[in-house]
Amino acid sequence: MLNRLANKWILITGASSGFGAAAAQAFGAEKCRLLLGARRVDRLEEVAAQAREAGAPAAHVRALDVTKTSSVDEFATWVRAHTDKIDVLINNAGGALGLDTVAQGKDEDWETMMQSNVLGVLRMTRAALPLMVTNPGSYILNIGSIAGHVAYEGGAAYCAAKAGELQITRALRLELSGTGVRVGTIDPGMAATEFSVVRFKGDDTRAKKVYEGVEPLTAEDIAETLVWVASRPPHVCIDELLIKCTDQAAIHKLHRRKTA
Ligand code: NDP
Ligand code: 8X3
Repeated sequence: MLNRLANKWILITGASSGFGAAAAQAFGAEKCRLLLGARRVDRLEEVAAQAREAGAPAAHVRALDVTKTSSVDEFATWVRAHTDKIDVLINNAGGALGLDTVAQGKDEDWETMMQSNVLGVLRMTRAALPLMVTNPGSYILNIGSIAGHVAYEGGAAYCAAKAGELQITRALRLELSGTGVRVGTIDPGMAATEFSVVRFKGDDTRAKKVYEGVEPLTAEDIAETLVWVASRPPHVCIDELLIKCTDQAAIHKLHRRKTA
């Protein structure tokens, strides 16, 4: 079968774990060249080595903190030293902090969520666009969430952040009309990654309870979806894709099996 992705340059933010790390493997297996960023460079090095083993002809890593404009701009300068074009930008870095009600919420958690999930997407996209608008058929893929569509208690700031990501995606799609640059959002429901451990600040027991008795999505499910979306021909743009595990009929309607 025709491999439309071979040798394409794929930039993934938040590639040190979860969806980003799995996407690096999946695009590597499609013979893509990878530019990987996150704050934990040791983890990125491991991901890059595995991606090369999977088939990536190149996998470069660099520290990236999407909450800081200087870090994003330095990252973009480093990208330009490797390539003058980006084929796929995956704005994946982000996550939730805490599950507090608004009454109990903490400024630092709210600010971090807005910085990474919202401003991080804006910053990284602004920095990458010069390498994309000259490359019709390139694709900006933002990782949103079911939380951007449906609110839940304790999720006010995270839901607001992902709703923000959805509207950024929609605005960009309009702004880039006519350039040939595609823009889309992949919005997963519950997926077993480090997401809940980060949300609950290292409390593994609480994190595990989120997935108790449920078969959640895996990072590989999302990576496979990203590869499928990115490999559509240039005239096809997957705009918005909501993807949930079968056990999650709705955000509050989870089918949980009894566990021993
Ligand atoms: P993980 O916690 O496993 O991965 C999050 C990734 O984001 C890590 O690589 C982390 O790297 C990176 N990251 C976080 N903050 C920053 C930052 N400031 N700068 C650069 N990188 C950063 O969780 P997921 O893989 O699940 O999360 C990926 C995305 O998917 C997030 O945007 C999340 O909101 C979203 N999502 C997750 C769902 C789930 O249920 N798992 C469902 C729907 C959406 P490092 O710490 O090394 O910087
Ligand atoms: C992560 C999924 O439902 O925990 O975005 O918000 S949820």
